[in-house]
Amino acid sequence: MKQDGEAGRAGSLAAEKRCIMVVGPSGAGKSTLLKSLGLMDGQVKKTEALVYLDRAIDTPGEMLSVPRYYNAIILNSVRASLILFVIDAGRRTRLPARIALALKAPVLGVIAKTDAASPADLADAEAALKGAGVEDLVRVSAKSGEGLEELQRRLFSRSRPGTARRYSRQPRGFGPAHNGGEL
Ligand SMILES: Nc1nc2c(ncn2[C@@H]2O[C@H](COP(=O)(O)OP(=O)(O)OP(=O)(O)O)[C@@H](O)[C@H]2O)c(=O)[nH]1
Ligand SMILES: [Mg+2]
Repeated sequence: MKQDGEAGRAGSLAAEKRCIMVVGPSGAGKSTLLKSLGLMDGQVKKTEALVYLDRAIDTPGEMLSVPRYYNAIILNSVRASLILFVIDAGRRTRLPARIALALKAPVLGVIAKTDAASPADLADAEAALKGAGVEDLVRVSAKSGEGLEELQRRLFSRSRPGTARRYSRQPRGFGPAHNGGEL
């Protein structure tokens, strides 16, 4: 499959180092996405601190809302081969301007929860990510499964067979969560 631009390059890097870092506001769906991609096990709970997984780094959304934590995000981004910058399509999001440009790995924007978003929401989410300096975007829903196959392909298409677990066709990663958890 042809892979274009920065995220295409990122895909092959991810295949080599297989370390994907998720960044984004609290409740955006970062941990759920990692679980849907087969990168995290167990029940999704609010992420309270940086979590180092075998092939991923999960971050708490608060790190993006408190400027003194920006450095921690930037420093940890060195360990990643690809950063997924995740925002909730259904929620108005303000992001620090051009913050993605400070990160030390290629960034792919993920507009999450598309199952709960209108076309206007999607346009707002796209504008928010672009303002944060994220150019390459994908739309996904961990609930309906929309976009997950495409994302999986972009992340792992050059990995050796079997190195990345396939995401389940049954949406997973749901359950009681910090915000009530009902989908
Ligand atoms: N409708 C819908 N809800 C989702 C989707 N993905 C996640 N959620 C819900 O969104 C809530 C927050 O998800 P998390 O994965 O914990 O969000 P997070 O970005 O990791 O949040 P922090 O750990 O606080 O930074 C949970 O209740 C999830 O079930 C989705 O694709 N669609
Ligand atoms: Mg989380």
